[in-house]
Amino acid sequence: MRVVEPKGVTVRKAMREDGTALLKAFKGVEPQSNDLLAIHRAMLTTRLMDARMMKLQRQGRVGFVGSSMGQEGAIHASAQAFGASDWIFSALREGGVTLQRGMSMNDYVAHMFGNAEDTAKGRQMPNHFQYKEGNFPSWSSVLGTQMPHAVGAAMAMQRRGEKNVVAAYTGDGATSTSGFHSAMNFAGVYKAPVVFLVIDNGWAISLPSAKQTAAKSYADKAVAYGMPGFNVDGMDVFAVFDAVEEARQRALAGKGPSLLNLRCYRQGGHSSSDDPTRYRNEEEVEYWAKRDPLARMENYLFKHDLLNDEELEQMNQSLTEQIKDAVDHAETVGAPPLESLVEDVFATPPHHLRRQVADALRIVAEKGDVDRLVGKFPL
Ligand SMILES: Cc1ncc(C[n+]2csc(CCOP(=O)(O)OP(=O)(O)O)c2C)c(N)n1
Ligand SMILES: [Mg+2]
Repeated sequence: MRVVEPKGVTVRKAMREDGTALLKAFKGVEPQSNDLLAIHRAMLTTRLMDARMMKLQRQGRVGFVGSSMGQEGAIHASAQAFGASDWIFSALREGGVTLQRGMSMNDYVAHMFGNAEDTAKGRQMPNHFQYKEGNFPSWSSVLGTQMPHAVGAAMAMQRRGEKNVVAAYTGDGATSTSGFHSAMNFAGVYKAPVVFLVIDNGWAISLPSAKQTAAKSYADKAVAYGMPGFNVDGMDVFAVFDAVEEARQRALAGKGPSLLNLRCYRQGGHSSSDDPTRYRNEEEVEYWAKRDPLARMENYLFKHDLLNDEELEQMNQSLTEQIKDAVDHAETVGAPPLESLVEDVFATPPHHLRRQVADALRIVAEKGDVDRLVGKFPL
């Protein structure tokens, strides 16, 4: 994981490292105080939700979690800079953006449980969110596949004359996929209204991001596709918001896509199935924990009288209670009905699928249903 950037690489920054003030040199667009508070709330919600989900996973009540800890600044400051009618194509760790865009905690937790209230009807792995009302399509674990989808959506908007922008999130590891290349190339050629956001969290499971590419920085990749590319300090919500705002305005003006590389750190393991102590050292984790984006944001808000200890404590408590209520509720819901397996693909499910459902129902009636979460869970 890179701590010092290679020669010639600049990283856009706006805040001092301790979060107390903005850098004098920063001349960009500042989020208004209501945006700052919305970003903070979203960051804290994700932090608390992830912690709770990880505990549930350890208890065997949720199958899989991919935590965003350490990345909340990059994720939520960037998402806040998009408009309500923009579209968000996410990767594994941007799920908290559904809540930021208005999804209920019940729906969020229902998806983590894959229960009958999950809008994906339990057909996805947990942590693969979708929120239709927030223009947030579901993503696929097959890395990079959301990128061409994002560009396709942007090209459709362009042809319809809609004044919206698409956010295409990806991890650093997924920049090595063919989906990334195809998406960047199409977007560059057609000047599609897309903002590509690489969340460079230092790792792709056990591969450090510095070894993922021979390019000096992920932002350099933009050159080959004829678009601007910037490295941004992803712990710095001001720098992130400003960079996205600039890229979004460029897209809206018909000037085409941009690539932003948001530098942050994956404080946890790759997922609930991973043990990062096998491939990275504690000093590195401590180094980045000291630069935690949430602490930095809170320092700024405190210093500028936008938040105080008491309000923060109240927020903590209220969010924790809301999460608890959503979990308590999710546990009463139960699994989606077996019949739902064949819904949503055909207007009328063909006879062979109906027969399979009938067989499954008969087997369950005769032998009982399988226990939840028995056996090994993949990645
Ligand atoms: C096409 C493809 N190749 C490999 C994998 C296995 N895999 C799952 S996550 C992951 C690393 C992803 O790293 P990155 O893109 O940096 O995202 P992060 O997990 O750090 O958020 C890999 C290699 C996969 N899911 N899909
Ligand atoms: Mg990564």
